[in-house]
Amino acid sequence: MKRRKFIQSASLSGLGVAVGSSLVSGCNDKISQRETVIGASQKENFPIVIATWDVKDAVNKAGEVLMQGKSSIDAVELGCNVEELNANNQTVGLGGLPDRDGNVTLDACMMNKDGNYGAVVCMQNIAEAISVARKVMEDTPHCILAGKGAEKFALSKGFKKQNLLTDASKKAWEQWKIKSKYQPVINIENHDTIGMLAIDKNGDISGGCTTSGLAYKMAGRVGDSPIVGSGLFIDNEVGGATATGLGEEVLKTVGSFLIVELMRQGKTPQQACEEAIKRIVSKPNSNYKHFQVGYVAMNKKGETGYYSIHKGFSASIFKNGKSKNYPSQQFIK
Ligand code: SD4
Repeated sequence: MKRRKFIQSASLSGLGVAVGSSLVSGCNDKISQRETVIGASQKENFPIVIATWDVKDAVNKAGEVLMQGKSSIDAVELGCNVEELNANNQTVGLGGLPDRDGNVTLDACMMNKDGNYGAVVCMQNIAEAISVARKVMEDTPHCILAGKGAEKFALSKGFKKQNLLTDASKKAWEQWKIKSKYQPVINIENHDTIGMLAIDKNGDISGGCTTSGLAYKMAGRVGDSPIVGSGLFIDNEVGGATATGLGEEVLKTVGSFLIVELMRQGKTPQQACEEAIKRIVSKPNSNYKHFQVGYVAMNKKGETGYYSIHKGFSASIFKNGKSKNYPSQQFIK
């Protein structure tokens, strides 16, 4: 568990993941392409990628795909795949830390420039959760597939079945089991849940979010990452936002949707991220000193923002052909 430099514990009281059916129903309907005017000077800055944490290889991959002239959805998928297949990253895909029963269960979603959304929740045995989420979006009439159904669908699409529990993650779980104290741990080290937003040469924005969720979570627990508006939201007229950290808190404030709506009202991505964090910490009896949440956002002009509750969060940005990791400002100074 050496990656977990900064571990926060959090109570799961009130762990209610309520997703109104109206929020997801019919969301794959094609929405009409609305004209968005992007000035030539802004377009010169494109493509741009922003992702949560220090995920250099992932944003470089996404940037490379965009530099080849491909779309933002391709870039986000291929970028996220890099970490999903990296067995040393214990928070995403292969090698992710398991739930309390020892099963690695993955959550992921994607949104494209047309406002379409696809997700898998609590899926086992398939590393490339983001790619399965994209297939749900593109090849089914649905938005979300869960558990066995998601796995069955992935297998039907030719994804490889594999054991995602690596020796290192199994060892960490066995260590945890000695005390099996149920305190979900929130890590804010570099290399965590990946939320990624990209804008391509046409100025079209897409996003994705992929995770193995909270380590040692209850079996069946689903976090914010695959839930539209919470872990990710894209509106190609305005911009996008994505989240990392204690999913329950992001879900309860519908954080990514909030950020996009604040940008629609004229806030910069930075101001919008700060406001979304403020909503969490200013709730009555907020336990925010004991958990981390971080957001990244990008608007239609390619302006970016990122902000978190605690120190230690960072954003990786690919721009002008180069990537760099930027430490985030945080609410607790
Ligand atoms: C979750 N938001 O499942 C994810 C986990 C995460 O930093 O981002 N951890 O709640």
